[in-house]
Amino acid sequence: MRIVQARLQRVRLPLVHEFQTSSHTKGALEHLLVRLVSDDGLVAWGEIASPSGPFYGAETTDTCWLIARDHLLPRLVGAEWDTPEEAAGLWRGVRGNRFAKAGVDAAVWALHAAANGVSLSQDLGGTATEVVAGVSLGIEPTIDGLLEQVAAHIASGYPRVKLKIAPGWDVEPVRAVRAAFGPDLDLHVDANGAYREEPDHLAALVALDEHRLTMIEQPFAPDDLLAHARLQARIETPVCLDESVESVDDLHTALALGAGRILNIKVSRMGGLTPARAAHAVALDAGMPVWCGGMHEFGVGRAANLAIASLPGFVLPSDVSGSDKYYARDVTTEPIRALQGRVAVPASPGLGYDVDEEFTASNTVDVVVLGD
Ligand code: OSB
Ligand code: MG
Repeated sequence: MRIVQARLQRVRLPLVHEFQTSSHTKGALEHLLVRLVSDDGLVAWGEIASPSGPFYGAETTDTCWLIARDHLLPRLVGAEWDTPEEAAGLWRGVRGNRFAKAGVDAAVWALHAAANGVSLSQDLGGTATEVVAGVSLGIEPTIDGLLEQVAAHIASGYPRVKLKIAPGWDVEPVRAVRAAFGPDLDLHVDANGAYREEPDHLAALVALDEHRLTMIEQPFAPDDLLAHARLQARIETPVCLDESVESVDDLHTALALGAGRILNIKVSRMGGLTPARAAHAVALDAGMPVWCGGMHEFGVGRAANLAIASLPGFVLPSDVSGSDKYYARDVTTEPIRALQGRVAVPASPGLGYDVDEEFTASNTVDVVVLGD
């Protein structure tokens, strides 16, 4: 397989509902779409879903643009490769920059699946025909506003709710949601690393333990696996790792330290479907349940998330909600649909969703083409 052209396109879409995490608030997102054309005329898409600023990880939309344009795509265009793993070998020399790599890697996988006449899910070794979806809800200005959001998404059929928390917005919202929706709601919290090992913060995290949460996701800073291990030893609720695990090596370290009992596998954070699949294999072998996290991907990135979430170790609901949870209109010709909290895994060859090129072009703020 040889890629004769690569296009990098910066696309802006407004979110239907402003989203606040412990570090930032967003009303619109700009992601980069990668469009690859092979020597036999096949076209495939991937998405670089980096946040605009360096507050989740170190990358930004602008760093991804430069890394993809100047370091990843030039290594790919014109090179010969047979498998996506081999293609990923072309940019092995580029350190870090995993969000940038993830979008290129996903496009390569979609192309490989299309060329082989199989769905992306099948190509990855997926077995599920549908994926159970949860919703991730941001920090809201008021508890009443949060309860409205939870109620609306439960009414849409989503069986799991994740709440963003931060010091000062943790026990109170959890207690309010439990009081309103009962003890059986599959509920978990995500701190995006906002807590430290100081008495007030630890007291809040330990207080959450009595609320039967499915997990507490990424309470401490990404580098601080030891803090996660110490908390996990103190509480019953499983600690889930997100930002802390950027590579399979990080996962081995986390397992050795007992830094958590659940893994959030994000294609974007780990640098693509190739490393995400490798992490899934390690977790499955270690008996660690995983689920697929998201970065508010447009339809292209979410279709790749859906494909990886169809692998057998993804036993917990994933952040692959329907397009309408995020965008009034998505970049794909068909929106991704969640029915009763389940999203069907496409069986057609390749990514399984087509890109609406006209709509995408009308929302494009920058574009660059490599090759002919
Ligand atoms: O930690 O999972 C996270 C969004 C931005 C930054 C970090 C995170 C998130 C989400 C989005 O939770 C989940 C989704 O895509 O539905
Ligand atoms: Mg998270």
